[in-house]
Amino acid sequence: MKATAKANTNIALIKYWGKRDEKLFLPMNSSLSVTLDRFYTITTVEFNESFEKDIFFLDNVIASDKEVEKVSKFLDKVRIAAGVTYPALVSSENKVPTAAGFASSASGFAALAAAAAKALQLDLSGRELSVLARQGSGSACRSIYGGFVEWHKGIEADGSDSFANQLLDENAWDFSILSVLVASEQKNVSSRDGMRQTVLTSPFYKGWLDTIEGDLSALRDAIGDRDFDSLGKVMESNALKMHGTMLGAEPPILYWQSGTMDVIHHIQLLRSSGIPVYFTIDAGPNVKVLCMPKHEQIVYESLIKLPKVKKVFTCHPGEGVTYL
Ligand code: 2P0
Repeated sequence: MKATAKANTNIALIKYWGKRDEKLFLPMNSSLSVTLDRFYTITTVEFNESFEKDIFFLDNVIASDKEVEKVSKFLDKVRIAAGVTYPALVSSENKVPTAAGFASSASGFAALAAAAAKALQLDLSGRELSVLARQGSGSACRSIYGGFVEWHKGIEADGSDSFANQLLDENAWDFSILSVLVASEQKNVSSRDGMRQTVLTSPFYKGWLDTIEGDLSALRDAIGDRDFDSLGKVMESNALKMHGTMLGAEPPILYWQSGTMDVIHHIQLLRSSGIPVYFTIDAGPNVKVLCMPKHEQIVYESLIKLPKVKKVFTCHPGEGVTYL
């Protein structure tokens, strides 16, 4: 009863910000992302009734009690679905460096869900696997698939209709995603706490929810038409709106640093010089920049020269979960 799965991380173009159910990881709004090709987690799960308890190795080192508890809690869902109680040995190799400005929870829980379900021969559909991965970390449900992926928020209380599906595969439309690192320290408000604080206290949160369906529809059209400028405009405005909701929270949440503003201004400058290039920002100070592959080099070279930019990592759309 052993299986190994690999999952890539993803970047949201329409953001997930806020939960309607914290236990089941049910979002307040639907979201849309691109799975990336370069940063991933590979996880092996082995269930065995002779094991005494769950053991979790992260990059060949025994994980902390807190991390083991998170993994065990998640595996309990898989064990219940399979009708077994066997402990597991979990070994994860995480190739999503914090230093690259991406969170590893999406690839981490997508790989764990896939490997655990396969090890127990659950034979889940893509939709069922995404529902399972979602219960480890919301954004993980999108990493099940490659390319462009939409996570439908769903309306059921049990979360059975809150799942992701693929809109377009990773080979259908290539562009470049540059992760621009301006800070590598741990942020002081986790996204989990940040979203809770925003939902509970921000007067702008309702406005955020009111514009999501329009943004999703515009982005789906842009994807269907392979219209990069329309995609960029919706993506950028959606990210700025998300940060706007946080600024209205009590106490306010401001993830940006001065380097964040420098990159934003630089992107605006590049755009005014005729290069189609757009940005998005997650719950942190680093900036993700999208451009067409033919402009990748010039955009990279100009960003890396900015004094507050520490590193720039370039990715492209990537595949969904695979089994090794
Ligand atoms: C996203 N983020 O759509 C948004 C945009 C951050 C900003 O998903 O609490 O690690 O585990 O469900 O998925 C980060 O939050 O949060 C996130 P949990 P998750 O990518």
